Parts: sequence; structure tokens; C-alpha cells
Amino acid sequence: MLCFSRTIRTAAIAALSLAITHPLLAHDYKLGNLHIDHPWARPTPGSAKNGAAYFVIRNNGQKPDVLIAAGANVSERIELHEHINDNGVMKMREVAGGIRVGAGETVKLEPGGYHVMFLGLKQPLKEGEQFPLSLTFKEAGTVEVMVKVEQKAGKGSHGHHH
Ligand SMILES: [Cu+2]
Repeated sequence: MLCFSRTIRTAAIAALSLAITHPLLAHDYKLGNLHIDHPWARPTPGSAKNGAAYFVIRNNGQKPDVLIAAGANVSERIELHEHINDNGVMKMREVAGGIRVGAGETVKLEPGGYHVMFLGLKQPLKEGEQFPLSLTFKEAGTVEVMVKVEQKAGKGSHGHHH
């Protein structure tokens, strides 16, 4: 009986560790001391020329790092953007020098804040699909992540206007 339950427990632990370490199941990524969690993008209507991707970067290291570039084949151009409040009007612009993640810090790319901007979409981003996105950091180098296209609830509906 004891032996039996131990076997079950071992199997459960094995399944749990698989879920934590397997990128496709957990949908998060490690690059050196950086942890990138849940890359996602909103579905875009058929007429939309632009889209955006979001994720969370955690820096578990002792030194700051900077996200300096992103690459994907879904659009003609890709830029790292931020939203700014310009006299009460929300605008977005390219981030000068990249997105900095200090030692021990967590930076969220989210609607209304930092985002990876896809300019000139080749085709709409469809809910349920995913696509590869490469992220290049100044110190840690490059990692490829999968962006899930999904509609997240409760995040407001303001879109991207250039
Ligand atoms: Cu933008």
C-alpha cells in the first residue's frame, strides 16, 4: 500500500516538473537569468494594418538587461513601442534605446504600455493561432518564443492608432 502510493506520488511529481520545464505546456521561456512569460497578441480585424504582442520579462540576474530588438515574419516591420500621455492624448512611439529590465525587476508589456508593434501585417492575427517571435537582449542574447493569439478579457478596448 505504501509502495503503491509512493509510485503515484512520484508520477505526479514527474508530471508537475514536465509542466514547469516544458515550454509548450507552460508557455514561458528562459534565457540566462531572464524569464519570459506568456507571450500573446490580440486577434486583429481583417482590415487592420498593425498588431501588437505582449509578455512579461523578469530579470533574476544581478545585472540589468535591455530588450533591443524583436523579429517575426508576420509583418513588414517590427518596433518596440511605449505609450505616452501627450497632454491627455494617449500616443505611442518607438522606445529609445530599448526596453530596460533592471536586476531583480519585472517589466510587463501590456495593452496601454510597452509592446512589440507589428507594422504592415501580412495577414490578420487569428484567435487560436500562434507564431514565432525572436527577442534579442543586449546581454543575454536571443530567444525565440511562441506568441499565442488570444482575446484577453477585461483589458479595455482601446486599439492602436498611429
Ligand atoms: Cu505601437
